Amino acid sequence: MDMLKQTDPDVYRIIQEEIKRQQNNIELVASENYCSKAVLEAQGSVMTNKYAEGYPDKRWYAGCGNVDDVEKLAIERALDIFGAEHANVQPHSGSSANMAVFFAALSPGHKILSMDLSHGGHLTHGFEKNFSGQFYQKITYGVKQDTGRIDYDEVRELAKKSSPDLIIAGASAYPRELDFAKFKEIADEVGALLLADIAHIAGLIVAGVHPDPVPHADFVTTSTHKTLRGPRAGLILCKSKYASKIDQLVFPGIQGGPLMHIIAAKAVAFKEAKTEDFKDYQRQILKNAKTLSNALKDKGYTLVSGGTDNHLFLVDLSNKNVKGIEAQKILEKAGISLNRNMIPFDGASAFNPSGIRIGTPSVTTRGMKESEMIKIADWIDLAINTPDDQNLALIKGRVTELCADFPLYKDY
Ligand code: DSN
Repeated sequence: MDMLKQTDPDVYRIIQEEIKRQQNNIELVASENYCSKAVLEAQGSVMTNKYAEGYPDKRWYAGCGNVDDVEKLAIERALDIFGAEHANVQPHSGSSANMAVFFAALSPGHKILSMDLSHGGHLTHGFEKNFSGQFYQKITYGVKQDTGRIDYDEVRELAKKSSPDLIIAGASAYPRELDFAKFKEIADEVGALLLADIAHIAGLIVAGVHPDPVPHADFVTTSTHKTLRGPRAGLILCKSKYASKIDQLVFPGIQGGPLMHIIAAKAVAFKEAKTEDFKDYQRQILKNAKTLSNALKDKGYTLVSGGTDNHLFLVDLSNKNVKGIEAQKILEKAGISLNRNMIPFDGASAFNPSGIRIGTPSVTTRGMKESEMIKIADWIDLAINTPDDQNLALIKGRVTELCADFPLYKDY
């Protein structure tokens, strides 16, 4: 970054600080990850300079031969790793991907049946302040209070009662497997379309360690930077019969020129996702999530649904005399980043909920394994039980030492 250092020392300094933060902190935000240097290089490439409205071989501007090649590669690789019939690699984000699907599948006023936000759903699945809640009627399903798991009988009942046009199977804070085949069965029974939003679990699905929605769902959307470990962006997969509708809705429907540097980086990430290393990585994410969650459980922490099948889990702090936001702040001081989170049937507000969400994709990318998870559980517990500055500084020191053994982006 020599040029940046010379031209804009302010931005250079802030980026250096962020590299340090990422290096010296334990990252447990479940939706974050560290992409490879190859992905970073593609993102930072001259592909950013090119306007390419349209699709490969059907662009509006001249000079699109190279960007055509890279977009074709990204599509080909996306189809290969997911086994899908059609892929659109242009969505700028998971939200844009969902917007394109809604606009392709629904008309304003149509009904969506999706997971309640406070039970683990997502803003773009019908939250009233999001476009999805303003254009469409939302009916929500949740988890059962005693099991913390989705009750598919309840989903079926709600679907029969409300006749939704679209059912969404997907979550951002659900620690258990999603039964996409069951969702499809219910959608078929009531004549609804099925969207699987796999933003959190896309990497697990590619590696075959989570049930696959692609054979079942009409549409599959995902962001590409979570367990999939690519650039910050989105992706849509769908059955061929929806291909041209989806493509038209992405461009010119909701987006203009595609981000060709990001599409190049998606192509790189999809190639990485094809490797055996990537599969091992996803398996280790699960082992780490199990080890960390069990270690906290052994220390008296309450886990929503009692544990996890995937890359994340939710801790209900109600019995620990601390709320989510306070726990988040305490742990940040100790060098551990995660986010406050509502837990199902939370009596507290979304701003200061009763829980925290913990995920293992980032620490697993660094190479941390079960023994490190045990240490992290000890430090979380120590920090929450004794949150004075001296203790938090002591933990932060240990965190920094551990992180030094798992370096990130060495040459930066
Ligand atoms: N912000 C993401 C998450 O943390 O789950 C969802 O979009």
